[in-house]
Amino acid sequence: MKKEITIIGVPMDLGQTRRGVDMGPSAIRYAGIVERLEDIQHEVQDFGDIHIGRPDGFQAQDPTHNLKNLKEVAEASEKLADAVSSVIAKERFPLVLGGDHSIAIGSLAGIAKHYSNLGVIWYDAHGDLNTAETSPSGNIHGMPLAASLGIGHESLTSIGGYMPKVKPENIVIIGARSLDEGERELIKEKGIKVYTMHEIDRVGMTAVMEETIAYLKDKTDGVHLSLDLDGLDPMDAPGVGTPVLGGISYRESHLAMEMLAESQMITSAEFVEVNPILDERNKTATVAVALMGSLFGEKLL
Ligand code: HAR
Ligand code: MN
Ligand code: MN
Ligand code: MN
Repeated sequence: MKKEITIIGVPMDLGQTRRGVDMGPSAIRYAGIVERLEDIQHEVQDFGDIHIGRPDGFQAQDPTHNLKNLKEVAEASEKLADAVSSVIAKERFPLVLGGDHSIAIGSLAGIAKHYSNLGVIWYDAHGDLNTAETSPSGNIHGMPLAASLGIGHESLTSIGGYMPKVKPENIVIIGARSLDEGERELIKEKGIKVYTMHEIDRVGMTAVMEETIAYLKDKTDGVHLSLDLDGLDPMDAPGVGTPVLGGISYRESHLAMEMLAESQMITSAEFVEVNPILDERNKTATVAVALMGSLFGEKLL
C-alpha cells in the first residue's frame, strides 16, 4: 500500500560522547533512502534536518545533576516533537533519521499525543531505561525509554508538555544484551516485555516477531518502531558508538522488518545511532536503508 512518508533528519550527537553520529542522517541519505522508498511506489518528502544547537563550552556542567548537554538535548527534543507532530497532523508517516538515540524523547513526544495507546518496539542492544541516578555514564542516549515512561529528570520527561508518552505494557524491547542494574530493576518493576538475545537464539526471530505483533495488536492504536542500529551484530552494523558483541543478524533483522510490514501495524519509525566515522564504507547506513526498504514493503518477487 502506498504511503506518504516524510523524512526528518536529526543530526544529534549530544546524547553521548563519540563524535560523528550527527552525520548519520547524511550517510543514510547518501545510501539512497529516498530512491529506495520511491522505487516501491511510496511518495517521499524530505523535510531536511532539525537544527541542533552546539553546547556553550563556557557553561560549566550544572552541579545539580550529571546529565550531559541536558539543555541542548531538551531544546532539540522540543523542536523534533513539533516537527513530528505536524507531519502526523498532515496524515503523513514520520520517518526520523538519527542521530543518537536521545532523539527518541522528541520523536515520542510528537507522536504519542496523536494516539490513546501508542505501542513502541525498541530494537536495541540496550534498554535505554536509565535515569540520572542509575546511569553509569550520564549519557542521555541511555535514557530515552525511561523518559518516555515519565521516569527521570523533569526536563526530559515533560517534553511536549505532557507525560507519560507510553505505558509500560505497550512496550516491547527486542535484542537486549547490555542492561544496567537499575534498568533490570525497572523492567521487573514495570513488567516490560523484553526479548533478549537469549530468547531470539532459543525460539528464533519468527516466533519473537509473531509474539510481539500479537502482544501489541489489539491493545494499541499505533506502533512506533525505534530501531537502534546497535541492536544488530557489530559484524553487520559496525558504524555505531556502543557496539555489543552477539547481536541480531542482518538476515534476522530483515525478516523482522518484513513481518512488521505484513502486520501493517507500524505508524511511525526512527533509525538511530548510525555513525559514519566509525563505519566501514557506509555499511551501517546501507544496512539501515535496506531495513527501511523491508519495513516499507519491499519484496523480492
Ligand atoms: N547503558 C549504558 C548507558 O546508559 C550504555 C547506553 C548506550 N546506549 C545506546 N543506546 N547506544 O542504546 O550509558
Ligand atoms: Mn538505544
Ligand atoms: Mn543501543
Ligand atoms: Mn526476506
